[in-house]
Amino acid sequence: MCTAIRFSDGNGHLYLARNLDWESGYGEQVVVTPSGTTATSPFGAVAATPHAVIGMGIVEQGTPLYFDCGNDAGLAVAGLNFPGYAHYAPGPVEGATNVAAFEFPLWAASQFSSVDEVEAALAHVVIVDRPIDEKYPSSLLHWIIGDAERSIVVEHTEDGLHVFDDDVDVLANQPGFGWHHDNLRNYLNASPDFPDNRVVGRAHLTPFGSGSQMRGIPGDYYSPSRFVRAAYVNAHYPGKSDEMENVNRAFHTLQQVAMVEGSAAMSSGEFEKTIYTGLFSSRTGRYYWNTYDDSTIRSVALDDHGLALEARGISVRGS
Ligand code: GCH
Repeated sequence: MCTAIRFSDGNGHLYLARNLDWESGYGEQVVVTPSGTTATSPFGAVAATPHAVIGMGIVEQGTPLYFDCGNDAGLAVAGLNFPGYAHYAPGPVEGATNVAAFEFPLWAASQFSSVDEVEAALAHVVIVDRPIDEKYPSSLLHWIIGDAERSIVVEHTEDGLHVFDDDVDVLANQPGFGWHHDNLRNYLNASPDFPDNRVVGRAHLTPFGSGSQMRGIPGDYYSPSRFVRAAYVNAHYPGKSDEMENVNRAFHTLQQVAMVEGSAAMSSGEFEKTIYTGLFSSRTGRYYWNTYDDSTIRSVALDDHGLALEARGISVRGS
């Protein structure tokens, strides 16, 4: 499972973060794609990369396959599993902008500066089931795309491409965003307020402490539960102004929906766990991450590597 959140520092900067939950990793690394790189793009959607991009992914056929990434203009995107709902076009459609499923995050982050721009372009987009090679068939995903102002969710299902305004700035896995959003109406009672004392019969009852009005927010790892819990924590976190406070905000919030080994088995029988947590800050152009085995937060900035250098990966493990 995966969960993603977006928020801003109130000063024009984006923070977009995600947990990657799975049984094991794919050998992912932090990958920097300088502007002006050429990628393998089956239908030419990413013929050039006007924006520099940094994020977590693998490099296959000389092409970065991002799980999540951000760019030098302050736009970021993350892909989360969506099997049973995601359905891509079997081949390119004449007259459309055909984007292969594997290149969707790179397409969004390398081509556009804002959510408004991507949303306008999406009106002409078809997402095509064209894998980069036989080793990596197309993953069935949906995506959250954010900037300092707002976020959207993109779902390509049997009846085509849908864009949702994500006014709670959260995404989890199945079912679709519309369902998750409606489900929030089951939790209108939840609030951070300290409850009043109550007189019940002849008893004067006082709360055990804080947190009482959060009761009912689901604590399990199921996708609908993680969506609700992340939406609650993200919505109530007080706005913070400086970089480290916002980095802490992202990691603390995603810790609330992080999966710990042993509690939830996947259909394979393997336990699911939070392989990594990744965060893009547009304030510093920096990608922060930690892993299940090493909770130290590390970071790399777009600038650290000089945008003129060729695309290169920085090993997550042991770096
Ligand atoms: C290739 O077509 C695309 C690239 C892969 C390999 C297939 C490395 C890039 C990216 O799309 C990768 C993909 C492998 C895998 C990834 C995906 C991004 C996110 C996805 C995770 C497994 C999703 C985790 C998740 N689990 C919830 O949401 C790494 O498909 C769950 O319970 O299903």
